Amino acid sequence: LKNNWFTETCELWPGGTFSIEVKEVLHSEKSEYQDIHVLDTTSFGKVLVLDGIIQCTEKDEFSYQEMISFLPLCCHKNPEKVLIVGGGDGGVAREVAKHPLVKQIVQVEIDAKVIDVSKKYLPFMAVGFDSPKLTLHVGDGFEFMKNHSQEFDVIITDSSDPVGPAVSLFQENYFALMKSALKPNGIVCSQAGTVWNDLELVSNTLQICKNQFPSASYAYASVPTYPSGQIGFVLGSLDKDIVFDQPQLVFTAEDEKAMNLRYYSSDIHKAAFVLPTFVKHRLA
Ligand code: AAT
Repeated sequence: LKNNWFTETCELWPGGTFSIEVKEVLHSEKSEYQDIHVLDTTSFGKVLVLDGIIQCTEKDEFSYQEMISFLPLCCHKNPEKVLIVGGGDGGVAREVAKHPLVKQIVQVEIDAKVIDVSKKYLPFMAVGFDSPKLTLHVGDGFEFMKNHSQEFDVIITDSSDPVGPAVSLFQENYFALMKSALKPNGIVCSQAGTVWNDLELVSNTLQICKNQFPSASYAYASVPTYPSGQIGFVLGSLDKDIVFDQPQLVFTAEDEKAMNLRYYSSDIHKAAFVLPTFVKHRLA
């Protein structure tokens, strides 16, 4: 923190970065897995920072949480049982619980301290933990996956970037484990970096997903407080005939309002898979 400005520097995005003006540092601790900070900021509300990397801000978290949840859920005909890996702030659980066909949510987050801190300072996201559909486990998503087979319709990996405890969640053996944890026609969706900073990572993660799943695709969303203002998702499906950009469940304007959707819509779903030319060529 320099003169009340927090700057997010990381080897993953060398040479340029984002800064945010801080009113107050609300919380600061070192957990078993990472440094945890909660900031109150002048323009982005409350902000969760792990190992110096912004995980979400009050102002724009809905974009990421809605997209990583509703893209895979709405690609699936009947997403009754959903697994969330990571997501310690509760925001993804909040979104998944809104889907009318979801009956059961299981979540595995590695760091109990992230959950505690979110409940205390970030109740607008941690409200997701109150869902009666949710069973929450504290543990490593990779290890958890080894002990589950043919159990889930959708697996959402809301993980931190591939430095620190989330490295294993970007590897091919993790995608193989997810594949065996899915029911027939199951779908996975993983946080997979940005096209501006990490096209190599996006390309590698998509390739890994393609190696394991008969169908795979990349979609992206605008999130101003993530590096380069954008973030993407790799989706994989066991259904070889899936058309990712055609939602199975289409929401009306009334549905969007009733579900308090602020970014995701059925039109945004279709548009999210339309990639800029340089990305389309790189991922071809
Ligand atoms: N909801 C948006 C914020 C995140 S949270 C990422 C979460 O993944 C963190 O709570 C972290 O503790 C958890 N995590 C990391 N590794 C593991 C693991 N191996 N098993 C289970 N949970 C894990 C994502 C922000 C993306 C940032 C983009 N720059």
